[in-house]
Amino acid sequence: MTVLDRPVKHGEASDGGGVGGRQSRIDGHLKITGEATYALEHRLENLAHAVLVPGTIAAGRVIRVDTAAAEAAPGVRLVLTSNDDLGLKFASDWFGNRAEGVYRPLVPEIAFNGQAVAAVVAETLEQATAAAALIKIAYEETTATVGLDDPNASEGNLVDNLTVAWGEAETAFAAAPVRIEAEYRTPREYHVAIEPHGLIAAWEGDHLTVYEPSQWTHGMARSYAEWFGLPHENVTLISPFIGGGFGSKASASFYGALAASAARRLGRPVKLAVTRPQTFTAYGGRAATRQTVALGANADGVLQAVVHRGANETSTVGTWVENTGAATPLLYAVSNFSSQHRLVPVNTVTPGPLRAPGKNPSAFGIESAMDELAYATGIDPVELRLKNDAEKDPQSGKPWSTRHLREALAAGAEAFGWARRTPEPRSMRNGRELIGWGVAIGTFPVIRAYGEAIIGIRNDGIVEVISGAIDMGQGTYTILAQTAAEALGVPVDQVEVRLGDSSLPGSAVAGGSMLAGVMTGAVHKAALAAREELVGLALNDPNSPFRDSGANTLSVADGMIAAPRGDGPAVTIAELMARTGRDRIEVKRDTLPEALRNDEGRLQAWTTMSLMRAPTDGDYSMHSWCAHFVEVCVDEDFGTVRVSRIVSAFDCGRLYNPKLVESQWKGGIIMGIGQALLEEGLVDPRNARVVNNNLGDYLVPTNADIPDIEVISVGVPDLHASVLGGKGVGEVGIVGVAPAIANAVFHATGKRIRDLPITPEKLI
Ligand code: MCN
Ligand code: MOS
Repeated sequence: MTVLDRPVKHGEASDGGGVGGRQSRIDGHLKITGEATYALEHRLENLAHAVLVPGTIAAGRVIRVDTAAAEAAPGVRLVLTSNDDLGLKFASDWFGNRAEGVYRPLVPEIAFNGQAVAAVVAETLEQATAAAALIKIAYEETTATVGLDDPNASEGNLVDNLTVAWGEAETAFAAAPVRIEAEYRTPREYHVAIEPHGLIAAWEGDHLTVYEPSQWTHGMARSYAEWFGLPHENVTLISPFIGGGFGSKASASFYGALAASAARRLGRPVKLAVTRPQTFTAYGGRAATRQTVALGANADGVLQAVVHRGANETSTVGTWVENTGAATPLLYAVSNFSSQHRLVPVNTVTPGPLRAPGKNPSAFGIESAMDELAYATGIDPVELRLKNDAEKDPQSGKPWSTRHLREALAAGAEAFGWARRTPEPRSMRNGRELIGWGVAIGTFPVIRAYGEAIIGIRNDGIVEVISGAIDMGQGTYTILAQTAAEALGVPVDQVEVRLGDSSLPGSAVAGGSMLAGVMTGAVHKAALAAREELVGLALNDPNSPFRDSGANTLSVADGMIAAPRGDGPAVTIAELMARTGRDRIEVKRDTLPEALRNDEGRLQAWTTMSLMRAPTDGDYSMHSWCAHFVEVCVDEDFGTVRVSRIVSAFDCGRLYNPKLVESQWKGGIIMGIGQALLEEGLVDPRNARVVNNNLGDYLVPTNADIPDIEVISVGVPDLHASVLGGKGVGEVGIVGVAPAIANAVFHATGKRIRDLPITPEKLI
């Protein structure tokens, strides 16, 4: 007996499986049944275990390391310190720029608390961990700069190419009838992916195999090859399943160099598992930011001037730009604009990309300020945004490829019931809870790059999609199966996808929300070519049933090959392959322009970001857009904020798989709720240590913190943005959530919180 207690939504289970279908994740079953093998679960013979030894001061140098006790401890095979020259060379940065000289993953100069000062390799993880505790280190300490607020911190170095200006912003601001000016701040935030980092490194002669979770197998393989002076093809980086990355798994790191060096020295595979606390210092999270936004407007709320001054912390030894001005010039039409950004070196690990770098803190500034302007002018916040809508890109002057932001505001407002909002702060309540409604918009650029894929058609009729691209949970396996199924004319369950191996065809990084557009383009092209070859075989092979049909083309649909009008034979792909005695059809295609279709061009395209195309490269300015509508309930006595409702509307162009897109958007929104209310790396002012470096103390939202989230698509296919018309999805969801919540909190309480997270003590 089956009882349907709710209707099966149209297309939910299976609706042909082509592009645009709501196919469930084809890797889902493997993951939930534990059959997906994650990097550190690979079982290798004779494996040794490495652990990192973090330093305990924030600034200074190591003057002595005593490793004698550790070396004598049971099971220990190798101890590495800054005294060891591992014979490594520098690897290129993301853009392929490479410095000359010797690379030392461990150095005596200490730039931040938690910086690794040694590594121990032993027979077991327990032996390595125990021995690591025996290492004695003497330091010479110097004064650390703890963070942006440290009196020692500089005002920061201006980033010249982020200075944006048109009109006379300062003068127009001074003359504007309505002026808003305030400082907004965001703290250090961390990726806290479920799967921590680490790797297994194994050598066979001068071939290195690395099992490591990776957002970019080809790019990370390049680093290993360059460290060890090997040809690119001598490194294979394997990463079929990844437990989340959010930007943290797009580069090889010093611990990878250590593990691979140790494996080479010992002549056996080495596993290095970064512990959860070490994930806060082995690579960087989102940099803390501060920004001043000054808005000048006339009494009707029409913007006259925007003056923006921002800064982020970076380390004393590396550069990370978290551009607080990334969204500011894009959202609104204004004829006088000025934005500058500075970098403030402090004693931290060099920060890195975390979901929607730049755009995310940038939206917190401008979208909080716009809400302040709405109150100052008495104009509804949705109305204010529509009034200042930019009909073309104010910075580049180029037309938008597509911008359905007005539609997003309208659809979101409608679904949320925005018209029922009473504008005064503290005017809506439910018993002891103050109710607040807030809105904010967001954006993320369309970044274009190149990809490559193999389509194989086997003699059993199964279609293979093969690429070195990755799936960290966002759905790459599934959308590439859908793309191949549609282009070839086979059911999606007849497609197998192989990803996550740098020896497979090239791909861009799964970062900057570009991979789906890049790889659907490559797979689509390869699948059409494979289909053509299949049809050619059917028309021309002497043993084909179509040989004498007189047809000059054939249809391939639902896995059957037939004459277009259905008046001739119809056979399955497997039957055709059997009759013609073919084992396999295989085609490889890339989306590179002809000039790059050579060894150097390929290496550059697959292993660097130097060929990525900016959103304004070409005739249009291309971006995804969103509008978030949030309801919060604030307990008046305790100052606790509960998000009780969110409706968000998006323009991300065509959706390859709406089910997966919805979960990408919701995932971003959930991270935005965490950012608004919970997440914050707490730095001990005495020693610059991040003290909440674990999942118990670094708070992220749990199910109880997350309300029903309604997401709406208002996009239309954007064929400037990608081959199939999609724009980026993965990052835009988080952009604008935190200001929408802060704006809702102001509406509920009358308190404007300008520094995240919005914790109870800031409200009472
Ligand atoms: N998609 C779609 N239609 C589109 C665009 C995308 O159906 N027009 C869907 C596809 O399922 C695709 C996914 O959205 O696989 C994400 O596509 P895209 O926006 O191109 O982003 P990438 O594939 O480049 O993924 C990276 C992006 C980034 S940069 C971060 S950070 C992030 C994110 O994806 N990290 C994630 N989403 C994540 N999701 C999970 N589960 N885990 C992470 O670590
Ligand atoms: Mo996403 S932060 O660009 O990996």
